[in-house]
Amino acid sequence: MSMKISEIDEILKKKMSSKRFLHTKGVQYTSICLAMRYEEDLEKASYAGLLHDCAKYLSGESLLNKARKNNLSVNETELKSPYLLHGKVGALFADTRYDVHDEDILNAIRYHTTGRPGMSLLEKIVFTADYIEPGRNQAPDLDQLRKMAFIDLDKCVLMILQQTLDYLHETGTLIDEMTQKTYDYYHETAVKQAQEA
Ligand code: DGI
Ligand code: FE
Ligand code: FE
Repeated sequence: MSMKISEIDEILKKKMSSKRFLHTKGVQYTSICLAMRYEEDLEKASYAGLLHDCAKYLSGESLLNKARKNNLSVNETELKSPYLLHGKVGALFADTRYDVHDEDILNAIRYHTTGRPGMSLLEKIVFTADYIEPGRNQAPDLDQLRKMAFIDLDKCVLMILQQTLDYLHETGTLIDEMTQKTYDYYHETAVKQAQEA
C-alpha cells in the first residue's frame, strides 16, 4: 500500500526548498486537472505529480552514486549531465521510500524530463504539467501551451519537445538521445494524423 498523499507531502515539504515544493504542488494539481480533462485516474495523477521531482534535491554526484548502487542504467549524456537522472532515481525513491509500486506512476516519474516514445496518458500528463504549471514563467508562448494542453495533449507534448530542443540547441546543451527520439516519435505521429485527416 502506498504511503498517504498527506504523509508524502509532509516529507517533501521538509526535504525541498520552498520554491521547488511550490513547483511540485503546481505539478500535482495541474496533473489532476489534466486527468479530469482526459479521464485519467485522479489519484494516480496526484501521486505522480507530487513525486515527480522527489529526487531533485540531490546533487549530481549523489544521483550518480544512487544510480550506480541500484544498478540503474546510466548513458553518456546522463554521465555528463547527472541532473537528468533525477527522474530515474525519483522513480526508485517512489518505489522504495514512499511505497508507490504502480508501474504507470513510476514511469511518469522516470520519464518526466525527456519523455519517451509512446508515452501512456499519465506520462504525457505529468510531462506536460511539469512544463505548464502556474509557477513556470520562463518558456515562450506559455499561454498558448496552457490552452493547448486542454485541447490536444499530443500536440502540446510535441510543442514542449520542440521548445525544449530549440532551447538546448541555443544554449549548446548536450541532448539526451531519449529527448530527440521522443520528439521524432511525436512529430511523426502528428504528420501521420494530418495525412489521415
Ligand atoms: O526538474 P524540473 O526543473 O522541474 O524540470 P525537468 O525535469 O523537465 O528538467 C528541466 C531541464 O531539463 C531543463 O533545463 C531542460 C533539461 N533537459 C531536457 N531534456 C534534456 C535536458 N537537458 C539535457 N542536457 N539534455 C536533454 O535532452
Ligand atoms: Fe524534474
Ligand atoms: Fe519538475
